[in-house]
Amino acid sequence: MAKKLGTCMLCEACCGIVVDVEDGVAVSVRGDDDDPISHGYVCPKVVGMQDLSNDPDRLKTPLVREAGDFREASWEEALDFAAQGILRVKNRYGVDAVGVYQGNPTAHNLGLMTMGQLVLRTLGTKNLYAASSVDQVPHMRAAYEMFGHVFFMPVPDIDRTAFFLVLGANPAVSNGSIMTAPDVKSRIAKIIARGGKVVVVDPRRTETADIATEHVFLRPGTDALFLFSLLHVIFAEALGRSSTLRLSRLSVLEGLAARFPPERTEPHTGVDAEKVRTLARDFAKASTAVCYPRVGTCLQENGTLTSWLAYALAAVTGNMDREGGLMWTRPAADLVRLADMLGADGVNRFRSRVRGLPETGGELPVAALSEEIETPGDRQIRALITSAGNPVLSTPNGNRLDRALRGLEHMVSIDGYLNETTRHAHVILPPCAPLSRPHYDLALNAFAVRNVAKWVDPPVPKGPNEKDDGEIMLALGQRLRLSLPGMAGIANVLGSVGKLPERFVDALLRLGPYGVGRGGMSVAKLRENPHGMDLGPLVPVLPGMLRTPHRCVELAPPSFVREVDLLEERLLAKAPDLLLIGRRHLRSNNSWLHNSARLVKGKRRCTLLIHPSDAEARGVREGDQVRMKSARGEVHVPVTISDEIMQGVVSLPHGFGHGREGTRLSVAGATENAGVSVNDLTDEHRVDHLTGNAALNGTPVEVFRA
Ligand SMILES: Nc1nc2c(c(=O)[nH]1)N[C@H]1C(S)=C(S)[C@@H](COP(=O)(O)OP(=O)(O)OC[C@H]3O[C@@H](n4cnc5c(=O)[nH]c(N)nc54)[C@H](O)[C@@H]3O)O[C@H]1N2
Ligand SMILES: Nc1nc2c(c(=O)[nH]1)N[C@H]1C(S)=C(S)[C@@H](COP(=O)(O)OP(=O)(O)OC[C@H]3O[C@@H](n4cnc5c(=O)[nH]c(N)nc54)[C@H](O)[C@@H]3O)O[C@H]1N2
Ligand code: SF4
Ligand SMILES: [Mo]
Repeated sequence: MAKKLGTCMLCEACCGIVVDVEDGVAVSVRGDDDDPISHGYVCPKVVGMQDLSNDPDRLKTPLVREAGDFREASWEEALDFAAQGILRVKNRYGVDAVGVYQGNPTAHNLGLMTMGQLVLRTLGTKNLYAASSVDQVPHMRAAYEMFGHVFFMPVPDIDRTAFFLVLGANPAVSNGSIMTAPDVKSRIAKIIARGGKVVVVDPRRTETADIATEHVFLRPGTDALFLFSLLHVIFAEALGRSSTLRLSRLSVLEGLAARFPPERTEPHTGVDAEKVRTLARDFAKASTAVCYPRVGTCLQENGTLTSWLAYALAAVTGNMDREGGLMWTRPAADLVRLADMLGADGVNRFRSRVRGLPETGGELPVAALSEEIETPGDRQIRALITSAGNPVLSTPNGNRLDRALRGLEHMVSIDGYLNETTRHAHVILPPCAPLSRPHYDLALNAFAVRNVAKWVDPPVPKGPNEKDDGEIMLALGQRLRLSLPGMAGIANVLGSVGKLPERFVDALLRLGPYGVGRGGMSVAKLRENPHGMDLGPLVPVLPGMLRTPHRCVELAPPSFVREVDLLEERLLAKAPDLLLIGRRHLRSNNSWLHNSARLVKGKRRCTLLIHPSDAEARGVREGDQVRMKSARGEVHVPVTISDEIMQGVVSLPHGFGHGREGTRLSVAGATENAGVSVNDLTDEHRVDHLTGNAALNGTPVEVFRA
């Protein structure tokens, strides 16, 4: 039996793992005690790494659709067929008729981060979509306006803070996001053990709230009001702290905050005004403090305003770019530089055709995808490439997209499963399992709570007929005749085609901040340190890294300031009775780990969480089926009654709804595991006003006894 070192690629924590391999098969996976950031920690989900490798449902051969059915095909045939269809549409209607959707696992996949971006971005279509716009685009927009680059997003320095304010995140379950921090529960416990405070502000008393010092209920979508009120108190009581950073337009921010005393926002947020005052004082007076906003604050109509104000809070209280506050990494391979090479920085350079939603980082909001496929006209999407994504389950009004996909002339999916989305493809190109590919975390090392770097050679060999994502993308790119000087040039400079991702990383490492001195950072150097290298705690990087004019932190970007008037208007509108939000489970991962029997066993998870008084008002008892209806759709689902959810709010996890016809998911699709899709209720027209990021939380719903 061989022991191989690797990294778990299932979530952003990037835990180091040891894989026992026997005859080319992974027989067990456990934590690597010598990993410089995870120190042996792994969560229960890690078995998924092994189960994905060994899942009989995982596709090992390309599939081609013929007369409604899928049949196996050779790589040659499938790749030719995939490319011909794309070229046909491109030649007939122009390149914008080819749409692209890239899902979340892209970020964890070296081949997709390098070859994938190169091929899909060089294709040249404006119809580029990604899971980013059902996720962190508001953070990207705020980073762009305040710090000058969409990928220059800050990270909370959780290991040194004395006050951790968690807003719309549940890291005890998600293991952290835009905050690579394995074993986040211990890190939180340590804040409290050293005398600090952890406050969770969330419409649900979450698993993180359970280990925090305090939990505060807040009505979904009102975070910006809450933050404005915190700032109001800090300005009014002169609790701010200066720093050496140059802050631009601080007085404009102060003027805006003046409009939102806690007493004014209380009826909307549900947070007691006195509580806001206490929190503001405690935050400002703490030796160090940081507010950590995440998915709950992004998937709402005020997403960008919320990211902005959370970052501004750090600046005003002297906690920006300072130990224990809001900091930035100094990644060995610079993501900002990579994004620049791909032309991925920028916002608002073009808009979606039908609704005029803005791009961020070169990508349009996926909330517009269905209408771009359905609406006739110039630039209508007729062919679609999906890669590592399941938008039928993960994007708003999934049923509409499900129908729209049927109308495509050609669809290519790069995915290991025949699932709710890929069943519409004309050809599926399946990559090898995660344990069978080389790995360097280009994306997530840039958002880690410590500077680390690690190269992984595949712990398990891929099958003789298997390809990794990078190889698939390159083969596709060549057939698409993307004979771009860029790609050929890069291939020439970097060497042999098969090793391209590795050469790419090597070049970035050599160009990066640790590239010279200390023996010089390179892939070879990382191979000498197979558990990974610790490059130290986060260090101040401003103002040097700022890309804003005059290297100031912009505290009141004009487009945000204008939006504040609309925020006030929205305030005056009557709030609906019941708002639907999501929730995550420790043993699940978006839509795609439900085919592991080990991970889905146990209590049913796809239930509607409802407050006792809301249940009683509807005559609903524990375990009853209810009918839940929104402007977009309807589902039937059993309820769990608990006061862990705020009154007037209900919660249903996303990523379920596996009961659709024509998939090959024997475990996930089984009646007891299938569940319903919350995104059959979410509304593609509810978006963050500044970016078009989907407002998947806070959907108005009605619930009836079934
Ligand atoms: N209502 C609601 N909806 C949500 C959310 C929510 O909180 N509430 N969360 C949103 C968030 S944060 C996200 S990121 C999105 C996720 O949205 P998506 O990325 O669209 O969905 P996933 O369920 O992550 O699907 C991942 C797909 O990639 C495939 N896959 C896995 N690994 C690989 C790989 O290495 N290579 C390739 N080629 N394919 C791979 C899987 O088989 C699966 O089909 O969902 C969003 N949707
Ligand atoms: N086990 C597991 N881990 C995961 C995933 C998974 O599906 N399962 N998904 C991965 C992905 S793609 C991501 S992006 C990360 C996400 O990581 P997190 O951001 O930690 O995601 P959630 O657990 O969805 O936490 C969001 C919280 O926001 C709350 N919330 C909802 N609406 C609002 C609101 O309007 N305001 C406030 N303040 N709170 C609100 C919800 O109740 C929830 O507790 O997790 C990653 N890790
Ligand atoms: S927390 Fe769990 S799923 Fe995430 S990387 Fe670590 S072991 Fe994998
Ligand atoms: Mo995500």
